[in-house]
Amino acid sequence: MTQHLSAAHTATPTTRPTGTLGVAMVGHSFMGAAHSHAWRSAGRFFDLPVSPRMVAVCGRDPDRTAAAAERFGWDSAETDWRALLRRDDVDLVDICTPGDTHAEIAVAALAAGKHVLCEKPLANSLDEARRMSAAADEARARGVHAMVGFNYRRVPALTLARKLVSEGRIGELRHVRAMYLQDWLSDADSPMTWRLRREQAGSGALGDIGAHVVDAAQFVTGQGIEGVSALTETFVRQRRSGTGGTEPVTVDDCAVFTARFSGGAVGSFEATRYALGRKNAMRLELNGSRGSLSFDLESMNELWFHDATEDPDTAGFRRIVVTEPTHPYLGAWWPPGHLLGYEHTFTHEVVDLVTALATDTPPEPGFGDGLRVQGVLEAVQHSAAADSAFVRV
Ligand code: SOE
Repeated sequence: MTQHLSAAHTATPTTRPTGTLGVAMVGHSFMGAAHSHAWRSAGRFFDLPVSPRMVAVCGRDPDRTAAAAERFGWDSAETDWRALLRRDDVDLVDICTPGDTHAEIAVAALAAGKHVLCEKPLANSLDEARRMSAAADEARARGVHAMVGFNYRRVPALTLARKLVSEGRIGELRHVRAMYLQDWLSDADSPMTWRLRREQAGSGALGDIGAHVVDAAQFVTGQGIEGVSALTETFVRQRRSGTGGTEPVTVDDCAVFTARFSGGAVGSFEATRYALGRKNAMRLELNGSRGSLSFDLESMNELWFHDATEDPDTAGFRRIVVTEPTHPYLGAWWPPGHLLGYEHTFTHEVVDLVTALATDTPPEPGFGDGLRVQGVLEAVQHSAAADSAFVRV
């Protein structure tokens, strides 16, 4: 079988990198592994204007951080993130730590003239997000830029959905139905984790996975969320701690909220880690006046599109396998139909970041986008705390 490889696999690189970008990463757990893969692979599959160099990884434990440097391909290991800011070979700090350290590291890095990539959610509070966004605005004038890691913006099926909405293919948007369903905490015997402590995580499912659907919904629709009405719940209030005792869970286990969008659409949102059987189901369905779109991260290469203007005899949701080289990013990977995975979204994020930095262009999503998401998270928490819209039957 003749495989029609994309141009990226046949032609020599059209542009050679001019110079390097020294990258240092803080944190080396799950997100650290995903970001390391992205920094390692970006220049091997995409023609980048500058070549990322993985100069240092930083973590608290010297032995584990040295092992992470070896395993993930970083040139050196540090145990104090402040040391990264003093290094001339570091141009960008990639923050892959729990949310309670995002603000301190990002603000200091920007002040030191280092670009920043910060994992989501931007911060643990609206105040922190405001400080980070202000620091990014000030740094931009010095040619120093910041991006927040809403990686699902780089799923080709979601960039196609955004394109179809912007072209009016589903008409006037009426419904946004967004949910992020996981089940890894549904077992009450699962031990305590930093994600369940407010002082470290800021919130629970709301900030961790709810942030993703808030950003994705705003990104795909091109509309902002103007107001919400919310419920949150913590199903398991005590969990086993490492010391043999138990510890209180101080964040939400789930958040459910309705929303109004700036263009008049109404939305329903859900974020939970108790949807038994759902492993990583970030789902988005849009209903407009001319059609609908539907996406599920567990089938991330597919977008379902219903064009209501078609002949009713044959109209219906059709499955688009979004792997053609005409879509963003795909020309650099495999022939059509050979599918992308979760890790590719981080590589796309790094490619867009490096490309933006090379032309002194503010990367997207910036800290201002992160701040807007944080505003929605804060409103959800206020609404849930007030029980304002909850009318007893
Ligand atoms: C939570 O389980 C989590 O790891 C999030 O923190 C990530 O942002 C998401 O991409 C996958 O799920």
